[in-house]
Amino acid sequence: MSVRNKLIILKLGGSVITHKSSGRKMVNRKNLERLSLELSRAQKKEKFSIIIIHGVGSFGHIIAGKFKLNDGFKNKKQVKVIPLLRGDLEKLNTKVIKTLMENKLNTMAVHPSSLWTLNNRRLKNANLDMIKNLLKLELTPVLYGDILTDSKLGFSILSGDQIVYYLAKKLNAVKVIVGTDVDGVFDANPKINKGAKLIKEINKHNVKQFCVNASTAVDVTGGMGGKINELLKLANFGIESEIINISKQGILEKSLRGKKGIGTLIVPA
Ligand code: IP8
Repeated sequence: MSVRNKLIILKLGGSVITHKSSGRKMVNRKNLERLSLELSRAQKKEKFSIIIIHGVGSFGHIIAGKFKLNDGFKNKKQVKVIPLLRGDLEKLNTKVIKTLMENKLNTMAVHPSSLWTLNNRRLKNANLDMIKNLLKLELTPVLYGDILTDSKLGFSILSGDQIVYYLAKKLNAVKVIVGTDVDGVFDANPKINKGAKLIKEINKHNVKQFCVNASTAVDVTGGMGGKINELLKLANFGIESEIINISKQGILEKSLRGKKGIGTLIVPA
């Protein structure tokens, strides 16, 4: 099986799979179980290979924000915190994998910090052999936003959104789905502004007119704005993506089964 055939890249947002805004390191079990079920149902009906990347929500953003871990090395206190943060991220990833496996999805954890390094916050020439091999074996790789060593900054944060961009581009994905807890991108923050309107399609020309930072919880990797940046870069390579609301029942399954226009499409200009 070629990995270029029907490869879907899926991001499960940290605000959906954890109780991100509570500030506590708690998995949103109900959402995770429902999403695993939707994934497994879609996979039974459609033939596709998939790479899952999950956000880290309250398991990562709070500590990363408090110690300014995305700014790179500033002091030794930060370095002491890194293994603690890593432990929390692995705990979350193990819980995600366990729930997916309980729903008969054959998955395998891929820990970005054990595999790759960054250069000034970006992945470059990252080795993808392991991921390609897993796909050939029909095992679903499950990655997550992580803290990596950085040749320029000492260390920095690799967001799940950058992983989405990198893998989709290098492996030529046919579909990119970014699951969040809002219906897509709005012209104002929908969590505080009732009149906010959903934008159906974004490209590099119309993006400037929108206010895109809808995250109300601590987010060190840029929230909705960060996502759109990565997805617009992907659109430059001709790869379309869609931001959808996976906190609503059935939306992920519909999207995996080919339905488009249920959120905000990020399209080539
Ligand atoms: O939740 C962030 O990944 P994201 C990773 O995908 C850390 O933005 C460690 C904060």
